[in-house]
Amino acid sequence: MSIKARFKVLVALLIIVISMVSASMAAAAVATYTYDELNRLKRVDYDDGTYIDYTYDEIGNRLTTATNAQSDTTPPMGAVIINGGAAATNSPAVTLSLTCNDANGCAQMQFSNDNATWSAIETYVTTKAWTLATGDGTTAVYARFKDTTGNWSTIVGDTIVLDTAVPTTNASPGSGIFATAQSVTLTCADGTGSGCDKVYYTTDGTTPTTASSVYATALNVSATTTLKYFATDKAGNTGGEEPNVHHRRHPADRGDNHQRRRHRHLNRQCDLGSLCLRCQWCRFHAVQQRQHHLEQPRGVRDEQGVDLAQRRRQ
Ligand SMILES: [Ca+2]
Ligand SMILES: [Ca+2]
Repeated sequence: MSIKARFKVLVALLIIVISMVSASMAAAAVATYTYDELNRLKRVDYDDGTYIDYTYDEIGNRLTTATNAQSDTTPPMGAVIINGGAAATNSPAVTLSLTCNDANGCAQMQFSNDNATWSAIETYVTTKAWTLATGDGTTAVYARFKDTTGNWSTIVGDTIVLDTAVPTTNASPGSGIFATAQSVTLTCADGTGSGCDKVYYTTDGTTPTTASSVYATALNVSATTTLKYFATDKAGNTGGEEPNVHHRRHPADRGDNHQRRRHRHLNRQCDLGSLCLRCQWCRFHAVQQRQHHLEQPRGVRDEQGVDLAQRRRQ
């Protein structure tokens, strides 16, 4: 083939190439075309920073077409989420969920608890174990990502409440002895922590668990009751590992040592002729005593010669 014929073929090829490139870029944004001294397409620059280089041999045949992304100036878009977006945690050991998007791919990432001191640059992955800064309260984690051409993303972050303090629970009225039924309320407090979640309780003396009844409204305590309870906060802390106890004792409960002592005291008062009207038990006892007096008149002695009425008083 003569040189002239080869030149015609080359021109035809160039026209085809230029047409194809033009067609492919018709729907794209701005592109800049560069030609060599032989008016051959040498390079196409796109507005996203990428470009295509074309090379030819000594007779005009195109040898290579290479897309070069080195001019990518667009940073990646990244995000970090702590513990799947949970509002609070009771442990500084957390899991970070990471996303990064870039036309040329994401390559590396870096983290910080204070947006000042950064961890070592590492290969980009989608999850990472991380340790929060010490101290309860709202705490942040910052992250940034680098694409394959070296562009760093803007710094992104997420926050979570670190709460390692257990909540406290209170019963009102507290443990005590009551003559009437009581309406007992259970209240939970978590200070500046994550906030109370639930209060669990039992009324049968068993140790409450998270499978026990959940407190909702005031409890009516009308008999001797052992009330045990504890609370959880929104960070998962369990308050009062030693369950609190709330007793309600009825005065007629003969199993209560305190009441027995009180009745004995009132009984002595009855013997002295006072306070008997305040105590049905005492009045009953006083009636018994009077009946005994009638049944055991003074002067009647037992086989040992002891006055029966005197022996009863001993
Ligand atoms: Ca990029
Ligand atoms: Ca707490």
